[in-house]
Amino acid sequence: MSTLRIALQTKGRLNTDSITLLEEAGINVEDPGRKFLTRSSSFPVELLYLRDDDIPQAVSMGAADLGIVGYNEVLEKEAPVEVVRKLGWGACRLSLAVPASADYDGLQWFQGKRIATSYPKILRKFLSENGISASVHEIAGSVEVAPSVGLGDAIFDIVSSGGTLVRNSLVEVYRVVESEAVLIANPSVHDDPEKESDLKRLLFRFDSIMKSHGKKYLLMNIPNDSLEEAIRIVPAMRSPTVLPLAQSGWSSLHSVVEEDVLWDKVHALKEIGAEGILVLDVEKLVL
Ligand code: PRT
Ligand code: ZN
Repeated sequence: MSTLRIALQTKGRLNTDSITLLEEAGINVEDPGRKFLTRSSSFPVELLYLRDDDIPQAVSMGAADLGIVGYNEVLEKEAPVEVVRKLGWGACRLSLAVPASADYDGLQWFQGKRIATSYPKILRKFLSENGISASVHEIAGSVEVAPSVGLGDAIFDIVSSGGTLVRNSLVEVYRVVESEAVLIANPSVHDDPEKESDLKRLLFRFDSIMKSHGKKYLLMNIPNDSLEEAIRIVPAMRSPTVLPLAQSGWSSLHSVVEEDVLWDKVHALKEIGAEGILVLDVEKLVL
């Protein structure tokens, strides 16, 4: 019997969200402790814990069928894997940054400069596509301090909030690649009927979880006279649920709304007489 194997980061920025996603999808993740390969008791998968740098290769070589990793690593490793889903978290970008004191005047500034990075392949490709000849200095970590210690004129690194750049007197001048956590697969997973069927079940669960993000469940009491107007305000996916209340002339109305318009909807509903409005999180959304 063939079992899907998923590679995830042992520790680091993607570890917690990867485990949360798996657990929300009904995959028990036992504390890996010192083991680097565990088996879930609730779904036929094995979990392989690796450094994020090793995940693209582990998947392309078939040591794991699937992997959860930053898209930046997939690009840098040039791994022949399939990006099955963007997961919507772990967002960051790979950017060029220069010292705040530099007289930066556009990409041509980089001609002849030395750029420090942990992402040499992506950088070289970008430079060559833009006709810039610069020397690329590969360093493993603390890239942001490179210019201040003379290890480069500029950097190419991951930026998220931008705080690290500010603290090191650097300015982001060009965003090269946008990244987020992705689910990758070895394409051969589709050739094994058992693995393919388990993958489909997994993706169904992941998609339900992702669709629920940014959604809120709303329930309220509403005078029957205002029902039609309320349904216009919160139309739900097919149509809202309306249940009669014990008190005549009133109904209970249930619907799902996008979080970014939640407060506008709540105010509009209050204005037409809604009472006892309850807002709940949506955990999964199966359409
Ligand atoms: O040990 P292992 O090799 O597994 O982990 P790692 O140290 O190589 O990676 P880790 O855990 O730091 O990051 C894993 C992945 O998270 C990355 O490959 C990205 O896909 C994603 N990610 C998202 C980030 C960031 N945001 C991020 N802000 N990875 C790194 N950073 C660092 C960045 O290098 C810089 O030093 O945070 C700093 C910038 O952050 P801001 O917010 O100050 O701009
Ligand atoms: Zn790493």
